[in-house]
Amino acid sequence: MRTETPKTIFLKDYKPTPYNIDNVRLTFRLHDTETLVRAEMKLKPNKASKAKKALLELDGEKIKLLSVAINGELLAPTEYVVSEHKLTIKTVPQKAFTLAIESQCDPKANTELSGLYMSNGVFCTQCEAEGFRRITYFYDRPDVLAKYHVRIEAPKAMPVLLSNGNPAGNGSISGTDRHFAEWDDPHPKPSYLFALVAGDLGSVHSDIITSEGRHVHLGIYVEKGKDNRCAWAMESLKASMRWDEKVFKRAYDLDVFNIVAVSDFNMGAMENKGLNIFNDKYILALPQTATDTDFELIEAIIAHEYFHNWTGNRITCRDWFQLCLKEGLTVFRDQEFTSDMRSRDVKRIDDVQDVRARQFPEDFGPLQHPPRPNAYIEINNFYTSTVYEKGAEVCRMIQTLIGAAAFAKGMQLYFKRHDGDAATVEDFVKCFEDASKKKLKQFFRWYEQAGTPQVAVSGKYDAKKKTYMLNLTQSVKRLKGQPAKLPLHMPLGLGLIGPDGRELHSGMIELTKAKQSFTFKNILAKPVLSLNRGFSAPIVLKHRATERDLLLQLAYDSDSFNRWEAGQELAKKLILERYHGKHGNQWPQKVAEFAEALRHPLTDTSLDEAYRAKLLDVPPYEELMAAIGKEIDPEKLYSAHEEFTAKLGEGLHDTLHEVYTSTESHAAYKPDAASSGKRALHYAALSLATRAQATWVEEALRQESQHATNMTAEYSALRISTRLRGALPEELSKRFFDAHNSDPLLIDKWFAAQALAPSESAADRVRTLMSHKDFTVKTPNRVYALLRNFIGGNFIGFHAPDGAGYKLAADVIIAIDAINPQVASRLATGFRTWRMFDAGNRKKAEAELQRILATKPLSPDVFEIISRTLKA
Ligand code: 0A1
Ligand code: ZN
Repeated sequence: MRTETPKTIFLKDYKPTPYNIDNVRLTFRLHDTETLVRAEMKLKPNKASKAKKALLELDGEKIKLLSVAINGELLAPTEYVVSEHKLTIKTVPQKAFTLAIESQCDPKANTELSGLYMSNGVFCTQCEAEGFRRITYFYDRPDVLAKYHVRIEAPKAMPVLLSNGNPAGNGSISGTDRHFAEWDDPHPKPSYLFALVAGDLGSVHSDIITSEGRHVHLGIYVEKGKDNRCAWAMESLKASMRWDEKVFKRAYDLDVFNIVAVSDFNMGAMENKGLNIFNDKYILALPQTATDTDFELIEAIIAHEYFHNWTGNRITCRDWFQLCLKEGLTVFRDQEFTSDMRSRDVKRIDDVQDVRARQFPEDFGPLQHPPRPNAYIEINNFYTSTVYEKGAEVCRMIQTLIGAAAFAKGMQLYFKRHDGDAATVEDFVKCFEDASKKKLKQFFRWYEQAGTPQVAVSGKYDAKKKTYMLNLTQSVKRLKGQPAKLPLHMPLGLGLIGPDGRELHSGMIELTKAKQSFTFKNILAKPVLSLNRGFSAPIVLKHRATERDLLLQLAYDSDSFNRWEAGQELAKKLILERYHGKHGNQWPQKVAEFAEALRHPLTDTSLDEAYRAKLLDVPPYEELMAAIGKEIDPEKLYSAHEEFTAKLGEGLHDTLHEVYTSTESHAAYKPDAASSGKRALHYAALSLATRAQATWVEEALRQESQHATNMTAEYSALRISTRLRGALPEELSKRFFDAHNSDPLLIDKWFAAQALAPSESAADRVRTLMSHKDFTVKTPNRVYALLRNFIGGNFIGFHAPDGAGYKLAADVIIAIDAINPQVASRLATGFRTWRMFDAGNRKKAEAELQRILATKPLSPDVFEIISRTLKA
């Protein structure tokens, strides 16, 4: 907790450690409140370090030091200093030596869920980024790679004892009711990848033989009684292993691969070597308990963690500034996996929607940072959408610029050159320069420069010369005090569409200058421009396309992304006209025309159903806010959005009913792309018809809820019903709770549905729900279900002009900060757009932000987020 202003760490200050730790033997005597840890380490002076006869300074936090010995000799207390965050040993041998440290920690009191903690009676660990220092004194940083041997001693009532690597023996401890297990990991790794689990867990097992002929035992461990919910996770794991062998030529490298699911976890999951630990919501799934979205997320997150085995574990990061080296690349890899397993077109739209909803607001506002930041206070605050998703977009742009073949070659070079290294982003990009012989110097700015580029577009057709000239101007908005931004190198997919819908030209251009023109010859008719196809660069296009042009694209664009995008652009235009009061009498007619234009693709059975469902998406608030920019009136924006959606639903009414009934299915539930796509369309139609208050929806929702045979149906009915007036929402909510109140993941869904139901008085409802007997601030999933959904997903509730949403958020952030700063800090990012609102809202938000900042003590996590949010 903060006693003074927290320290900032800078990339430019990177220095190797004066000593290396090559080998570690860890012994754990597990006890709820007093766990003993013995660490025996082999150290030697680090040749890469310039420091001579340096002190040995190890990280350590919230642990009690019991003893220190060098080469078997106990040190006297005068020979070392223990402070809140460090153990300093004044003199150590200047050649290889052993260091043995005994310490004690209290897993039961660990509410931050970092280090060794207990979740539902199970001992588990979370060491990324800096949790290992809460287990023992160590160089807790990613560039110190050691081989680990682990011995776990625990009561026999905890039969499952797991750690990284391969099993290396087990047995009883004579004369006690305790037993032990040993694990040996042959691959050197940084401390953040260490993991341990001990408990009484259920499990499922399987095997796989890798492409290199290794026989691997696969295990998934879950809370007892939940082992019947692991089949999908196991199937997804095997699919991931096969895919990585086929696409990236990467095979698994240990004899066992274990996954453990726990119910208390700050994030989604963690890629510890050979022992992935998951938030159980991303493992457990049965058709009756998990939605289609859950199934898809489970598949993707299992893949993501598994893919880290090469991108993150075998090749790790030199320091935490390089986080996007493993995260951006691994997200890119999991996106490719999902694209191959499901629909590539739909996955691209999903990913772009995610970038726009989460990354763009980060990049436009006070929490802006480049994918590779150059300073931080608390590294846990940098597991952001910029590092992950923009990091992945940057990898994708490299692939687009140098081509798929050179990209594949560059990846193989990266694996070959850097296996076993703690690498940098420079190392990574160099592999693609070498593989493609293309300079990526200017391109590298994407890693170092924050902000979303805007590209202004104008085009001119010369009917005589049959040429089309495209003029582009790129710029990045500067925040207060920032130096001028430099032009970026970006690939832009491009098409020119003729008036009859036929393609006159297609290809890719590379924009490198601040202002640049491109001329296309032999263009036989005045074209409609389709630019940034496939969202080839993560930018905002400023292009005044006419409604007619957008309608033509919606009907004919051969790029599925831009076809969908044209619909979104039109919808955005119409909502903004309404918001700005520029709609005039023609507005209902214009929405009706838009609905008419959607009717054709919506019923075109040659398009896949998941894609057709996407066409019904109404642009989210984040995008509308970005387009408005400042002085946003939340009530006006909310009603413009509502009115547009209702009108669109009215315009499409018959089609929605037809689509809804034609996508009904009585077949047994399957989670595959085609079946879930059909359900996506089914519920998208029902949802839009509900927004238009169609007469048939009430009965349809009741039937869906009463006769549901899967969670997708049940949860969709619950969520959609919150848009109706009358008694139905309450009826469905009660039915859902009564049916599922013994299942924590489904109680989360029940809280989420209420947190997301839009209303100006939603803050009151959420506050009342915080006193519900099933609400607890100790379980991150429960907090996220109720509060992150409210803050990030209930626009009018959170931004209610009376300030009740802001006050509730601040109260909760302050209360949770004392228990779990990472969770509090994640909630605090919800304020990042506060300056975009009108004076009334701004004043209320600022007062709450000041109140948080004045709280003592305050964690560095929340301090960093709130102080940055107030500053820019
Ligand atoms: N590396 C994990 C995410 C992760 C990060 C931090 C954590 O605790 C602070 C936990 C997990 C991933 O990318 O999946
Ligand atoms: Zn990751």
